[in-house]
Amino acid sequence: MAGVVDALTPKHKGSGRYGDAGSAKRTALLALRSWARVEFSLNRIWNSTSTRIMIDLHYWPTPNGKKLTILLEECGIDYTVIYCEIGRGAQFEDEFLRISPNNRMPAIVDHDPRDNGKPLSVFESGACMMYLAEKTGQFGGSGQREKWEVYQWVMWQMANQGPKIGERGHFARLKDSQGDQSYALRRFNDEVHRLYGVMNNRLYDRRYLAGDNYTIADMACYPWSVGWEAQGIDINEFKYVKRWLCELAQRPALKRGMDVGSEMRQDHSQLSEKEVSHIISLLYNQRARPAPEHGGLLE
Ligand SMILES: N[C@@H](CCC(=O)N[C@@H](CS)C(=O)NCC(=O)O)C(=O)O
Repeated sequence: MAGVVDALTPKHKGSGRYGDAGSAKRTALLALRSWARVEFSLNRIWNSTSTRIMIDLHYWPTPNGKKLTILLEECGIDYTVIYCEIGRGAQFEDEFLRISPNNRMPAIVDHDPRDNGKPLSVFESGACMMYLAEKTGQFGGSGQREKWEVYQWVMWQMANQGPKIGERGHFARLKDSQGDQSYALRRFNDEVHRLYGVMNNRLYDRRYLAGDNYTIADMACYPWSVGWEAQGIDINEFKYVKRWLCELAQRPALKRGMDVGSEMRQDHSQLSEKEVSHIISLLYNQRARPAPEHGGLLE
């Protein structure tokens, strides 16, 4: 149910994505893809009674982004993908920072919030998932006990699995360009291994992370767990996780969610040294953005 559409939301008119145009090759690729987008958006306008798709998803095809495309596909609700190309600094644009002040994607904007008020934005993938689960009444657990099982495992993912695997990847990618990384690598390799163990013990006697039902907890963990090989993990060591991964991989909506935007991903090995160092300068060693000098609650 994904539409890469900008015609419906005037503020995104033009490209439907943040970031500059990129290389000629990429621009040509995007032009080709725009056929599909235009066709999709016209169909959408002609076929719908309302001219607004309810959920905008600010997205780039990474594991954190895919949590939400999986959920939106599973819920079967319409959403508009607005590409936030993090390798080109789209996450630092003012328009995006108003939605997601932590300069990270994903984030959502609900144009039809329950209180009928102005559009409501949510950042942090876990919070977005909880919001959508509550809005749709799906995949968030039912009853107090199941709901809190779900929330605990979503929080576990957000505070542990995502950050630790992310840091492991960061130090592994450095290789020896910044000096000896062996301690950092050992630290995060061990943590990642430990976390697979946590999931394995959990899934030993439960079909899904929160119990008998497939929920946002599984959708949050799946896109991170599916990359076990690149994370230096032998999945055969974690056979209950393997069983869970194999079962989830059969779900058509999950597959669709995992595929959203796959054509946008860049093969970094094809980039020039200059392009790679530009990406590194954007993503590594970020420091605080200055707040306005005057006003606020000080005066
Ligand atoms: N805890 C955040 C993490 C999001 C996150 O780290 N997003 C990355 C891509 S996976 C990002 O936007 N990075 C941009 C940057 O590092 O400037 C969430 O789960 O939403």
